Amino acid sequence: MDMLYRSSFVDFVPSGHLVLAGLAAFIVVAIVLNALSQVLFADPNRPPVVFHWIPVFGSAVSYGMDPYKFFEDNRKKFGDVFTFVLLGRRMTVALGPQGNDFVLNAKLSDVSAEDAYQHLTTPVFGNGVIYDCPNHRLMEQKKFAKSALTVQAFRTYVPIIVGEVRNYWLKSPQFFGGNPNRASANAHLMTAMPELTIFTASRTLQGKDIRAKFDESFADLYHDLDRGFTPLHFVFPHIPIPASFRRNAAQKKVSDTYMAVIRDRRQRGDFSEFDVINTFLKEGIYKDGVRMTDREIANMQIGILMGGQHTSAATSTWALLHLAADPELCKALYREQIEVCGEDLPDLTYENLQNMTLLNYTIRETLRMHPPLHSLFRKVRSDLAIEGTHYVVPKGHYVMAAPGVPMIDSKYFKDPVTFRPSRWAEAKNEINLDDSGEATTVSKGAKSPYLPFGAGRHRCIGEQFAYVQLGTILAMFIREFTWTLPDSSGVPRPDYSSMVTLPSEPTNIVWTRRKVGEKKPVA
Ligand code: X2N
Ligand code: HEM
Repeated sequence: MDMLYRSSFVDFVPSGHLVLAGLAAFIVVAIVLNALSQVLFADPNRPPVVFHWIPVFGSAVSYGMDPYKFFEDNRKKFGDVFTFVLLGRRMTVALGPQGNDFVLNAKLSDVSAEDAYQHLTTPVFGNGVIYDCPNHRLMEQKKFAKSALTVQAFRTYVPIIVGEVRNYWLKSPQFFGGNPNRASANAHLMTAMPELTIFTASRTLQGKDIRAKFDESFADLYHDLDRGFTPLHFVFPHIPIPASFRRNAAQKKVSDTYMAVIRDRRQRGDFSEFDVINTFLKEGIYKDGVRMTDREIANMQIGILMGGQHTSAATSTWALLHLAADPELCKALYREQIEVCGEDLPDLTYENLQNMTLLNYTIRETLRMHPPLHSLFRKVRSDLAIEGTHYVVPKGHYVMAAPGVPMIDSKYFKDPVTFRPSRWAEAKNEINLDDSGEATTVSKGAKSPYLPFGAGRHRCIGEQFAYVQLGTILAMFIREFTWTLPDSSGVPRPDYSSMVTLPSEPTNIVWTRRKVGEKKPVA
């Protein structure tokens, strides 16, 4: 007895640490049971589960470090459909065009985007909109927003963006820093492009009055919102850290500011600008007669600006980095500017942009290699059978699409890791865009290998605006500068640790003005 007792596990631990020892034993048992259950009790009616040692935590590290490697490794083991554990959630990935279709075109009664995103987005955007309302409300909110984003509006946006870019170059220390004769400098893109994006987006989508606030306190408040819009907050929405408290305070202040602007416009009876706020004020009445409140219109503005901000800033940064590594492409883009606009390069128009085929291919190619959103989620509402398999994804699990996977698959894109915008000019049979074979950026079917803007009922409404904004900004850079990567470093690797796929640091370029002195004054 004595011997047996002495040799027991507990006896090796100093007496005060029994609780810790108990905990350690519990964790060891949990790990062992978790591992055994995965190996021994694989349910044939469930998709295969990616093996993980730590219960709950699951595959967070390998997914979070490099989701594309994670998808590829597991696709080799399991095929297009498998489940992994991500910090307590069970995620079933469905890869390939079929998988995109399965997730993005799933029935509303089967899956829900709001159940997947709400806990992340609602504290940032506020109540009553986007994922904090029933899906039929979101559908109408998107329709209201979309009705602002017309060709007529875009015609007014292009010169506004041109003006904002010039003004930004002149003032920003990344560019002329107040000295319009500066000929060359090193610019940090992950500083400059988010700034340029928020100034141009707020000015066009939300009007002069909102834009003016970004020269003051608004930028800091949006910064606080950004720091509450992270994968950490996706996993732990209310994690009690300063970033969460600041996010909550900023949401209220930003929302109140939009409400004040709305009241002011009403008082002045001034709805003249083609912006999204005015469209909501004019059209924000749901089919059932319910009118959107000022608070909801305000919160909608936060959602739209936040969404457009991260995606677009990441895309322009990636595009400029790829251009820095490809002087031949830059030359061709400069020639295109002259061909489309004329030798003296008058200010850009929306019509000009539509004729810049290579520029638009460059954006399309950037989004192929660097779609900002690598994972799209839905929560399963009722048991979901996966066609062509015996798998059922049960209610409470998540399904996940990774539209970026086919975009870098050699099955669909020849030499997929090479940045080559001209590929888009080539035969359609090489790039199977969608079921109809349409070579359009607006592909409706989800069975397409190219879906940077998603598909189905949750598809992006911002695509055309993004092309106008990105096209104008990139064309301005091409006209004004040539640029390279510093020290002939390569294009940076992706960093997957924030909400959108960003380039890892350094994200600098060294720019040189074209024909210094011959240019018209920038201001
Ligand atoms: C701890 C690495 O980093 O091991 F914004 F009006 C506004 C998209 C939600 C993506 C969530 C998880 C990453 C864990 C890494 C609007 C324009 C939208 C559309 C694990 C160790 C919002 C969450 C990203 C999980 C990746 C999409 C956006 N157009 N914007 N371990 O929402 O559209 C909007 C729509 C989401 C995610 C993740 C980890 C309308 C680690 C290390 C660490 N993800 N992520 N938008 N991970 N690690 C948007 C739809 C909606
Ligand atoms: C939805 C990508 C810019 C507003 C989406 C989705 C994707 C996407 C993949 C689908 C999300 C899902 O299915 O879960 C992009 C990319 C952009 C971009 C790559 C830029 C390069 C914008 C801009 C706006 C915007 C500029 C606003 C003007 C929205 C909205 C939705 C959406 C409102 C609908 C969300 C839903 O219905 O659930 N976007 N987006 N996006 N995006 Fe974008």
